[in-house]
Amino acid sequence: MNILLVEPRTPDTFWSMRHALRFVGKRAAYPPLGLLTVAGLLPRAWHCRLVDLNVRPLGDRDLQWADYVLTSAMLVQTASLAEIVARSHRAGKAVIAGGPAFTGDAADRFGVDHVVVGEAEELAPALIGDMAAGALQPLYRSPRFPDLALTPLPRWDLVNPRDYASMSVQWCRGCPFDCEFCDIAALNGRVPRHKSNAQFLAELDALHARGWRGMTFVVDDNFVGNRPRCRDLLRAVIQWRRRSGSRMVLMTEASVDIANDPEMLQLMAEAGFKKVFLGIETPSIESLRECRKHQNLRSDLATAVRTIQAAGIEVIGGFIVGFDNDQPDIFERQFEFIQKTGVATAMVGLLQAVPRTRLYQRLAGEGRLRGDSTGDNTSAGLNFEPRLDTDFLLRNYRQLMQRLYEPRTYYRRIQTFLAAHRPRGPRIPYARGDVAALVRSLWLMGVVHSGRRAYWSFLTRTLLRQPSRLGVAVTLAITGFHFRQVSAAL
Ligand code: B12
Ligand code: SF4
Repeated sequence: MNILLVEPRTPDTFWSMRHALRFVGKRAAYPPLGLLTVAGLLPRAWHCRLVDLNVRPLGDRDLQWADYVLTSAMLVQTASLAEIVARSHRAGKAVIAGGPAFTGDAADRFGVDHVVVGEAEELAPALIGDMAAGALQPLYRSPRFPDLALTPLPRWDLVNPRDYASMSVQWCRGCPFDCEFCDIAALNGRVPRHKSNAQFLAELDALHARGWRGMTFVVDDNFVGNRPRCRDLLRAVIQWRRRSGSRMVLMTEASVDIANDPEMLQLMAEAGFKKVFLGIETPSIESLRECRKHQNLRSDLATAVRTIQAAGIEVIGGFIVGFDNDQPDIFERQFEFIQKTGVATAMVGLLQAVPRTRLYQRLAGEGRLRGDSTGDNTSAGLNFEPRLDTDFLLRNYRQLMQRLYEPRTYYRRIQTFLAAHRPRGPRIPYARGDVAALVRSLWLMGVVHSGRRAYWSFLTRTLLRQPSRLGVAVTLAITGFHFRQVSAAL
């Protein structure tokens, strides 16, 4: 059986990193871990081929070769998904698709022949049996949140790691919190489920064996959802680093309350975690209460960010505007918070009502839903009636993003971060492409694009004050260039 796995194209979103990739000579930011995991569940005797549309185009020959086309999508990828479905159908091939875009509603099939809702691990045997028999059902739904002991090693042999800026691994799914706007409780449940330490280390081993030495994203919904197990894993990773001599560095997503856990921060730094994405959301207490982000109310958010930075871990922040309790001054408050805490990478999004969230249900109940979510919280569009005037909200959102990534403001923020950050744990190794990235940045940011002067003075200041941090500074400048382009296009 020939199985063609196709990862849809990602539009120019905040996280696509499209404009930063050309500096580092990579084709895409992250590999399609969902599809690689699904491929790992298929019988080894079946032949798999993966086409990531962010890396290379889909050829007619790929489609001719396939018996089935398997694809996966987030809401933000549905335009590309529709193209994949149309081309597969023209080639006479049936499409099986899963991923967070699918809720199981009849209206949300995007033309797909066989939809899989939920995680693939438990339903894989039935699906594989029906594929082999040519008797596929229109809908498969995972009966429960599966035990991750069933999760196979992702099929890393199907991608070339060199095409990607970062690799991805997963240790746990689910999050104990229940923020009103978030669909993780519906997608992955509120009780975190974990792979065993041995499974996780086998994933790191597999990447190490493929020659991967760079950044690896642990894509967990909340890495620290179960603290005792997390500490245990971190100790195992520290041992693994010593044993393998790996120079891989890690990043993940976690809740802000890790700042209250110095032991956890120390273990993370020692295990090689260099960055953590935190859902900070807003400095407004009333808005945090509204979205039930209680974990963010337990300590002062600015102090929490500085504590994590001082522990050697860069904070990447997720922020939201558009809550019912947001007052007209929210844009200024967000700007000040982000600037003063040195959260260089600040993903500010507009509140979106995503299906299967309590926010979606509440707004539907209040008659305030206006349409489908685009799945991209950083696009300047709303799918509900906000309390603030819509035009005011959209205009100020755009201005906030553009202000945050205006070169002078952004470089100042990096400098604030560098001053607060105390490097710990393994050092980020310089890669072969780093010199090329620096040279490209000098050309593109120092000569071609606007903000040239600011870039040169930023580099000079860093060289004079913190020469050992030049690598981090240039990397952040490059990612900021991407965010600047995305913000300008809003
Ligand atoms: C890692 C990650 C990313 C990464 C990498 C994405 C990639 N190419 O893999 C990055 C940082 C790029 C990213 C970006 C974005 N992301 Co994202 N991301 C995630 C995260 C944290 C983990 C995804 C993952 O790798 N999971 C591990 C794999 C193993 O699980 P999986 O993909 O779900 O696959 C399983 C099942 O779904 C199923 N399955 C999936 N596909 C298929 C296909 C078939 C045929 C079958 C049978 C089964 C099946 O089986 C798999 C095994 O159980 C999820 C949260 C989550 N828990 O899903 C959010 C999530 C997917 N992202 C989300 C969003 C909104 C975004 C952004 C739009 C944010 C933004 N504004 O920029 C961007 C846009 C996309 C982009 N590429 O730029 C939302 C999607 C919401 C939705 N309903 O569509 C999620 C769910 C987070 C959230 N709750 O908001 N993301
Ligand atoms: S802490 Fe993060 S993952 Fe957990 S429910 Fe809240 S937004 Fe979702």
